[in-house]
Amino acid sequence: MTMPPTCSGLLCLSLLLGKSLLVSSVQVVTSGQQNISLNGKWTLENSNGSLSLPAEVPGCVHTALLKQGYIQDPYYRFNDVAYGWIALDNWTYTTTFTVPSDMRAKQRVMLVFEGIDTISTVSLNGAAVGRTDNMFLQYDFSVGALLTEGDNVLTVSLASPVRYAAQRSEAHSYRVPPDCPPEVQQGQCHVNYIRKEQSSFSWDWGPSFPTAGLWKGVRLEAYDVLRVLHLATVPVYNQTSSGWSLQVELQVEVVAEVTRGQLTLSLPGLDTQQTFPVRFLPGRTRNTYTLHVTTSGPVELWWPSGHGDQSSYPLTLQGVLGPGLTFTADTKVYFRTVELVQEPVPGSPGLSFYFRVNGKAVFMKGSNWIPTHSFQDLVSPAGVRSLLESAVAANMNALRVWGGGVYQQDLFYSLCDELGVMVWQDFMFACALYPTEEDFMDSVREEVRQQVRRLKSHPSVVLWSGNNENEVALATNWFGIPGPERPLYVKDYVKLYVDNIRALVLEEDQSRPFLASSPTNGLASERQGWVADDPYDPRYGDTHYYSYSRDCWDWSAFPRTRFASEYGFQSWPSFSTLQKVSVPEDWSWDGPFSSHRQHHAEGNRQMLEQAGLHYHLPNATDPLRRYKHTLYITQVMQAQCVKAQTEFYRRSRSEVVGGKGHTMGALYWQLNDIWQAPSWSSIEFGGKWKMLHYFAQRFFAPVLPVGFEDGVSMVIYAVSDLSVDLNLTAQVSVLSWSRPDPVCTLSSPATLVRGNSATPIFRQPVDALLKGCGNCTRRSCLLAFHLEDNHGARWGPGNHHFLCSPRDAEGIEAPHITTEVRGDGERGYTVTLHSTSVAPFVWLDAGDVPGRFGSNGFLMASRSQEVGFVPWGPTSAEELGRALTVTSLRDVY
Ligand code: BMA
Repeated sequence: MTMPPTCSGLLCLSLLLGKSLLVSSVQVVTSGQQNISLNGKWTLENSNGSLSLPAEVPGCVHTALLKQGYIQDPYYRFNDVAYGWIALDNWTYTTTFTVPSDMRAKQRVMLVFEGIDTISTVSLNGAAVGRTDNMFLQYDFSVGALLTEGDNVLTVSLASPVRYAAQRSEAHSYRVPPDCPPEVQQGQCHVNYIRKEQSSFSWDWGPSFPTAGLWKGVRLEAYDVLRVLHLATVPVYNQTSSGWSLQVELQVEVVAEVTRGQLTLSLPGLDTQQTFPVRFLPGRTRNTYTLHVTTSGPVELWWPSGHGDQSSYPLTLQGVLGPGLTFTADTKVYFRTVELVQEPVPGSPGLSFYFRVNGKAVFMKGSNWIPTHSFQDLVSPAGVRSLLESAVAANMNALRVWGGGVYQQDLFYSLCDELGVMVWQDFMFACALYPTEEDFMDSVREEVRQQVRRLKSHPSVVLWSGNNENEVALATNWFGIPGPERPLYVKDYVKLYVDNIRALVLEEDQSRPFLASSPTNGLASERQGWVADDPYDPRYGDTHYYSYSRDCWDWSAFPRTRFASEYGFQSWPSFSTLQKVSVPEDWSWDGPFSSHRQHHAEGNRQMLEQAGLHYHLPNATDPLRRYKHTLYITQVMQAQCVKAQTEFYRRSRSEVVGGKGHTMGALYWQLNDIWQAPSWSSIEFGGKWKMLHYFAQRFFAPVLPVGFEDGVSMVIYAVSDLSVDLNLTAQVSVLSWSRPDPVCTLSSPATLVRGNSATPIFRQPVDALLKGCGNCTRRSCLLAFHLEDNHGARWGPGNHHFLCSPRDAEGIEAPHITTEVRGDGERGYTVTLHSTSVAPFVWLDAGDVPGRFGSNGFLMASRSQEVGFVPWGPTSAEELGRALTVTSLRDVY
């Protein structure tokens, strides 16, 4: 059976032309090269042949079984456990194809797998071609000699990843912990022995779906002389000459003898062009050319979102080699510098930890990115775009691609380039110790080389980081390693992350910083042999901080860190999201479904305990109403907790208190979800924003008033990420819970708020403030405030401060809130809310209508308010109106 090549979009065009290829998101055309896509329908069989089915490539066994109706939605109810057998079996993918004779006649025919998940043996026409053991690698096999005139049969036999990991662990001469995930995760063991998405064996926010498959494209590439493997461009700024140059790196594979010719690089937008003589040696070589930018005009730079544009320049590359062989490539080049600054901080022991982009200190605002689906072949470009746009819409300028997932697809980084999102890129090692035997290390080394080469042209990538939490796992002995054995594990740690990963990164890319771990003390960890006594030390490096039982409103509990790269609280997703994978009997807080989806031990209890510190817990007699209200209250708790913590970090950027401070980053845990379950995310699986994401839009605003109590005083800071200085006053209104108009208002004197600073702008004893304002008490009133310049123009969003827990507030009436929807799809919709009384945490839910509100989870202190709704798909005012539900805090008790 001959399968027609299938393809899509840009790639499709190039493959059908037979000579052009996307090489790490760069379009490369090489004359005389012919390519055939082997994507499309293959067949798939399990080990005893009882299952045989068509399977799409790229794809995986689970999605093939799903598409052919052998299994239901794996995310439905308890199916993750029910389908555990899939990962215990071995599976074979087979395809049959023909190759035209002119293609077979080429000097070399390469079989290219962009990604195999994970342990496999590849055979062509019955002959072994090679083995694979790392899902993060591209594999190329030379197969010319094996191709026949007629049908060619290609098989990829995949071993069970779970059994493989167990065998590797068994064969290892000493234990490399953790053996298994906590029971509550219902996951598989020994994932650290296999170079595959670490969270695919389960995580504290995700199911266990140890996938197997051909998760990326497969093709044949045939050529006579040369094939381009890789093209990277890295801009370099020369301080002395104040000029830019571009390092252009071309990796080629040459079959013939030494090949000579010339290469022309041009940056037309910068009046720069240069021709280089080239001489390629046989085999695989890396060739670097330095293009000096010669423009007399300015070079427009790439800036993180909120700090400037994301300017780029087209670069063309034209190679001519001997008679008739040419290759061309077109790409985009961005210019920026990045440094990780670790230097003494006046008045504070320790070292700073912040990113300087184009010479400017930038406060990193954002979150952590986890895999967006258990089945990578189901990750859609639209879904990735929607998440990244949602991040930027919430005023984020950075995301950390966390080390327990996958290196993201090219599109992710190209979008981050375009959107101005800085990427903290972990290598894929998380929450574990790792083996370091030779074959494992060889595979890791190749992984590092390939990934760094693939990603280093992206200005968005601002940091390489060795692993997630493995330094701290050793330092604080997560796995109970007996003292005498510790040196062995420290030696393995240094071997993997320092002697190998770091050394390779330095060899491949010195244009951005490298950290061995997160959290880490950075340079101070280095001085302690790469494993610090306390990697959580707030005076050095970055920190991760979680505390679920402490009152999250008490800012004094948070570490005054240099950089908060993880912190967060769980919440449940919305009812409409859960409904898709559950049935009515699942809709109770205490039922088996709720505990099944909760992979963090005691998570459900912790959420309600934290919520109970400040809010009444839902007590409706109708069970469904109570369930929905419980989902809501977890989101209120999460949003308010992460707000409190983030605002603390943002206001700590300019000061040192008790020797600590100068916080320059706040990346909460976590942006997105992998399935419909409780987690730390601010965006649900499917893209719907939780209350936290609406809060993030405000607490990450470029200019923000932050209010808090310091001893007896109410204090307001003006936080600004702008470059300009502003003259601002804080306008404070004292509101009563029981009536919509302010009881009284007051304003601070005008204060100079420097660009990129947090400046105290208002301070008054709470008692005095209340005394001067009618009959206000802590329980009957709250504060609302915003920033204004001397022309009365508002800067940044408004904010508020509760003087008691809403649970203890006096006078919150049960509001009657009605909604009215107007508008057409073109310009979005307007929802007008009318309320009979003051309402906190007003939550609009559009059910299954995809889109987002302009604002949500807000305090409604006036009788009416307008909120926009941006639909993400076709809908109508009527449909939105029908779907819309409103909840506010008083509704839940
Ligand atoms: C940190 C992360 C993840 C985890 C999260 C929540 O440890 O690095 O491993 O999901 O906390 O527990």
